[in-house]
Amino acid sequence: ANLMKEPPVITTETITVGGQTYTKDAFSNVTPTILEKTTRQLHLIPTHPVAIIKDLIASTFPDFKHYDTFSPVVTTKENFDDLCFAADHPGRAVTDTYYLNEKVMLRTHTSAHQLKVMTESDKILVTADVYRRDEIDASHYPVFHQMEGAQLFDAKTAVEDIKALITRDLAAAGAASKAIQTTDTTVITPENPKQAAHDEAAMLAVADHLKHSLNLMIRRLFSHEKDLQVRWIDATFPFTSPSWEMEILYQGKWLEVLGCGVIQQDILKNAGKPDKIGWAFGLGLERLALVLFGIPDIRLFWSQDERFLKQFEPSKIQKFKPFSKYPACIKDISFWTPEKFHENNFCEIVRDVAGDIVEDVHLIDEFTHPKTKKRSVCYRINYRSMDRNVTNAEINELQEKLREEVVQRMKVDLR
Ligand code: FA5
Ligand code: MG
Repeated sequence: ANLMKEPPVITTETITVGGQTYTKDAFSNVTPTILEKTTRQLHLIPTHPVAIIKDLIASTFPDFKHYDTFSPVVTTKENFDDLCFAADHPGRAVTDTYYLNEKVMLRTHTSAHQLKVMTESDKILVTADVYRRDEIDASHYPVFHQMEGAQLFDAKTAVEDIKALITRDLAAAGAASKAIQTTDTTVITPENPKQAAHDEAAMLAVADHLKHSLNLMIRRLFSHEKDLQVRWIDATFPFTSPSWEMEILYQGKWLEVLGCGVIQQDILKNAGKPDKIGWAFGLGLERLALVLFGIPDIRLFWSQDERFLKQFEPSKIQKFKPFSKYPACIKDISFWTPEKFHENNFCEIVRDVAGDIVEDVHLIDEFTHPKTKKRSVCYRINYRSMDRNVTNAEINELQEKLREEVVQRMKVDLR
């Protein structure tokens, strides 16, 4: 039985999700709208673009063990501590993460399962839904899907082993190995350093194999696109060093599609594999699907509209045929911010009140009063439904509700 299919229940004292009940405390900030998403499991619906991408990518890592049914409820130890996050890392904040209580949360990334699966295998993939309190726009959504990949090598023979693997791959890939240009101008520096525990040649070989594997994956996935532009940039993660991100030029902007790096040796020690060295990556499945299927807005993945769902077939890439865009309705809201104002808290309230009818939220104006030093902000909310016309009366009602909730929940003064 798939326990994630059970409807979640929130009472004043407890939260029940996936057949388990958790006691609430001062950290609890998951909302019913978010918890409902845990039942959707888009990556397990074979005709859904998220699952199609998942299968296509997995097929480029054929002998990797693939886990895709882990519960989204994890401990803070799994999501943060095991991955070397500092005690005061901003990702732990209640403004960024959905907590069931102080110790239990919705995973913010598939890396939460790294340690566990690396004890079981040297070549792993993990696909799952992940949850973040984030901004709202066409490429950000509070629930999305990631695929984690990791490969471990014997530290002593990594250099020769990897050389043989890359030679074999390039021969097998043939023309696919050259179709798309990938630009990499990154260099190892003290800002993005080699770990003290690592032999330099072994680390460089692992880094080479990592980028080679991901470049090849992208070339296979986009084999039909000649003009795709891909680049590597430096990045920072607590659980890898050195670290990088891959970006794809999409609609004139660089879109970040994945983060990766050489795994912190302490994690391999904790996984009982101190003599290995390895790489890991985490990629956003919706981000790749936006580019691959030409899906214009990340909210569409959650659409229950047949005009969306009926367009796709398992293991097939086909361009999304947009159905007519319904008109937008724009509303502004201005208020004096309280001392501890955080934009994500505001976005959360917007989402709670309006759900998927909100397309984006932008700060359009702010100023600080010269005498009182109070800060005033003005947010513009773009309301638009994916599958129907919204009426002005309906949006006015939502906006009124939003104004009330903002006052009540953030204790702000509206202007
Ligand atoms: C991570 O989550 C790391 N765990 C990735 C990683 C794994 C690094 C293993 C090193 C080793 P990041 O927060 O950058 O990194 O997210 C990874 C990807 O998820 C992004 O590149 C992007 O493609 C996608 N993503 C991030 N936030 C959102 C969002 N709000 N909506 C949709 N996709 C998102
Ligand atoms: Mg990132």
